[in-house]
Amino acid sequence: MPIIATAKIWMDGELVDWEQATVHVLTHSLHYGSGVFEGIRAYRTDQGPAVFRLREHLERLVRSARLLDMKMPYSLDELTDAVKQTVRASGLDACYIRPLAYLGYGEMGLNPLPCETRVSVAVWPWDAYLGDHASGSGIRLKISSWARHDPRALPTAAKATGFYINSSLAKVEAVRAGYDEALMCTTDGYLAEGTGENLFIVRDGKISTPNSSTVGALEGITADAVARIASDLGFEVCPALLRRADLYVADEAFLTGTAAEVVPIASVDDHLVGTGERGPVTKAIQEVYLAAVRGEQERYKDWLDYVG
Ligand code: PPE
Repeated sequence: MPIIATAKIWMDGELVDWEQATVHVLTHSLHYGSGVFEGIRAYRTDQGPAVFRLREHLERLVRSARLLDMKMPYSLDELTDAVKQTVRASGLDACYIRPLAYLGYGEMGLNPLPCETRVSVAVWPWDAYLGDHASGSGIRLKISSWARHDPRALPTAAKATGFYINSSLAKVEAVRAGYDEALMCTTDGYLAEGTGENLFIVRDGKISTPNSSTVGALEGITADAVARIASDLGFEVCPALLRRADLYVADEAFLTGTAAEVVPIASVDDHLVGTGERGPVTKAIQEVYLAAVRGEQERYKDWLDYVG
């Protein structure tokens, strides 16, 4: 997906022109993957652009930094303001928002402690993450031969730049083999997550999802919203240890993520999931989610932060 440039990027306290938002080649995080980031969406609403669960995303950014022992030079309020300023400056009604905290130029070597943290916020328009038809027809998923990185090797609750090599390897393998997305399992073979999404399975009207901290998956903010929506719709949602075969015999399955939103899984390793079409539970949850993010659901209004 090519990036479409917007007017300004927020860098270390000020809005700079898109072309000026550059770093030195000896930037620490470029060498060691020592950055943390967020992916957030702002949606078009009747009252202008609204950011979905902005506070939770920025709290996770701060938590990710803590897990990597990075100093965060801005408060949550300052980060909130930075995001809103950048969205406003873009003039866009809806966009993807990418805050990034990274270790800058000045020190090299694996000890990050002497490094200064730099922070940026960029926004750009980003449409359907898994293809135009994904939300209706569903995606073809492949179980990756790459295991998900282990929580004993990395603090997997952090959304850290370097960790995404694991996701990229899995994505390349899946795309080269003709699939839309990959799902990674733990080294013990339990289903963990997609390269940029959490997983849900529906069977006999019950919804289950891998327990993030056990399997080393990201604690998804979309997954949290979906669990709340599902329970408000009367479904039971349980964290579970799931195996590959649980996907093969599921009635329905779907992925959730900020970029992907709620996407049905049509097949896994060429086995159809259920009928291979978007199932009724997935559809019901997807409809409420897509209405909630646009401010069309009174009960979830708290999830939106209007840019003004
Ligand atoms: N797991 C992973 C590995 C992940 O990267 C994401 C978000 C999720 C789960 C879902 O988390 P949440 O967005 O809080 O519901 N992936 C982001 C990055 C996408 C990218 O390609 O970059 C996203 O969706 O913004």
